[in-house]
Amino acid sequence: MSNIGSYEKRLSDFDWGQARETLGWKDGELLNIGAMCSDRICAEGHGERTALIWEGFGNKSGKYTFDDLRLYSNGFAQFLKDQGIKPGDRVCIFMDKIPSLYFSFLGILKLGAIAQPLFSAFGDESLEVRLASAGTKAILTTKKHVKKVRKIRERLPELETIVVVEGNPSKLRDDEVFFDVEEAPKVDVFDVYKSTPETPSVLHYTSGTTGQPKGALHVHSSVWGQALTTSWVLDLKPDDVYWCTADPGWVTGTSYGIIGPWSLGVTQCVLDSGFTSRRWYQFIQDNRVTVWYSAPTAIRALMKDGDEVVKEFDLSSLRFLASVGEPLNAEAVIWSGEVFNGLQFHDTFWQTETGAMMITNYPGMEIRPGSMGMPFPGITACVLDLKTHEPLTEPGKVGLIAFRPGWPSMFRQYWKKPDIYRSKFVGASDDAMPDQLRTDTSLWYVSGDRASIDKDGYYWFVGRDDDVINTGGHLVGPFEIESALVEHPAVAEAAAIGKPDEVNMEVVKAFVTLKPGFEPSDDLELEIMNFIRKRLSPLAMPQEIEYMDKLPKTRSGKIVRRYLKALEWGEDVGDLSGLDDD
Ligand code: 6R9
Repeated sequence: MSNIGSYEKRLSDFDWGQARETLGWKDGELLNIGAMCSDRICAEGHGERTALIWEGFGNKSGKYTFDDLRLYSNGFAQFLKDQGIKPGDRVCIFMDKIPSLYFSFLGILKLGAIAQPLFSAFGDESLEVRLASAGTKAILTTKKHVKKVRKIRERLPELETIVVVEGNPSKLRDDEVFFDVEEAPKVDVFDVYKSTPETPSVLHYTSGTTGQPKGALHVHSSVWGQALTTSWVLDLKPDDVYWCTADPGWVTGTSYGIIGPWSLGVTQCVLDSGFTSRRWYQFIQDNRVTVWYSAPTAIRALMKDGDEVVKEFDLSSLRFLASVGEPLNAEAVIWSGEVFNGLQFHDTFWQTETGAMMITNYPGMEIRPGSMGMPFPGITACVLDLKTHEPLTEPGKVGLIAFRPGWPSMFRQYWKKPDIYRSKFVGASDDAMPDQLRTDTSLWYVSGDRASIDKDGYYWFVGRDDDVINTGGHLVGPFEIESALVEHPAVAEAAAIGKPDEVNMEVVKAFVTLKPGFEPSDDLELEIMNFIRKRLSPLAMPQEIEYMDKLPKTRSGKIVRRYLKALEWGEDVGDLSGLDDD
């Protein structure tokens, strides 16, 4: 029997109090995610249960119980406190998916500080932009990645503490501290910060069309939404072995790779090594994974490697599969059903901003391959007319996916950007403050995605309503890439768009004009690509650069990415009357 039971029944008698019941949480108990994912599970008598099964590069591996989680998160909390970190300070976690990432995440929250996880693949420029924006006070990293921090440190006056958690302590600079939590004296008792439901917890950076990435701020009561969706959608039960393939630099890796499952006391697996189909299937086989949450790009890559590889492994432990991040094409759903003992991937739709799943397919419900499913109980969703912003009632009509504010895991603000926060709500008055917006159920929060709803209430994704590039489930802002491109000595102007890709759905393509004295060449193309890879990340690196004499612009001088994208995708270029044609 699935945890959700009947979707219709859950819809009819829903209230968010059911999240408390699911967690066994009583009024007056401490609401601190760090403690809920560790201390509380131990207090319930499950300290000896395995919390984390970890495998890394080489033959490195580790197994940790919930009691280890408790002790090591205490260790990080105490250490950071001793370093002068205070509640509300932003502490960045910048490392590969090693165990310390998970321990420190919970430790930061136990201290009442705000965890700011960033992909370790980020280059120095991507890192700098996000640390500067958040006024980050401390960064936790490893020997492998600390060099990037050193490069930018001088430009970050608010960054006071650099902690290296792995590597060789002897080769650090004077202003860096070494801390190996597993070697340090155990901290059995830590006085956990008395967070309230509205205490900030996690700050995730996400890209938009314009400007640099924005920090979506979450709070400790997000756990209600994360735990309930984990229970009802992923169907996790205490004896499951669960694998979320996402990196915690991405919201999926924190909401469903840390908070949801551990708040429910479920064993999680983490694989920190490069992707190959065999490595992944081996991991499932070795650890007897039962529930698997992944992303369409990975699923398409597995599909490409074919059915025969799947048959080399015993994957009979699997019982439930789900996916997030990009459109999950019908072929991938059907294929998964054919090769994984009849199990089809359940698509789930949500965003950094929503903090938890919003539209999903549920255990036991008929999957319509290609559809994202239906709104989670407690979520009021619709699609709004593209122009009037009125809810559409006619089945099949394309509009903007929108939600009524007020669900627990909703982001509380964009860090120091109240105007951009406000712009996400249809019907908001010009002076509305974030706290009013997030509770005003007469407004609609607009996701920035287009979809249609069929006559039975299933949602069908159509595309994004902006220029953000979704490559392998990761959002990359064109502005960030363009800003970095024009820093290259040869580039005069630049535009970045997503171009179709069989596995990653989109990859970055850049159009550039060159400065006088530079000639287009393949060598220059490679040089520019590497420049972006190092400064931003491998994901943001253009896979192709097209040289142009001039870029298409509006009369007011804005580069029209829409035009370049339409040409690239072979679509109608639309109304170009605003373009500069001289
Ligand atoms: C969790 C996460 C959010 C954007 C979202 C949309 C795309 C996510 C999707 C999907 C089609 C799905 N997206 N899930 N598109 N089908 N099931 O992905 O957060 O990184 O903020 O991305 O990703 O465009 O608006 P985030």
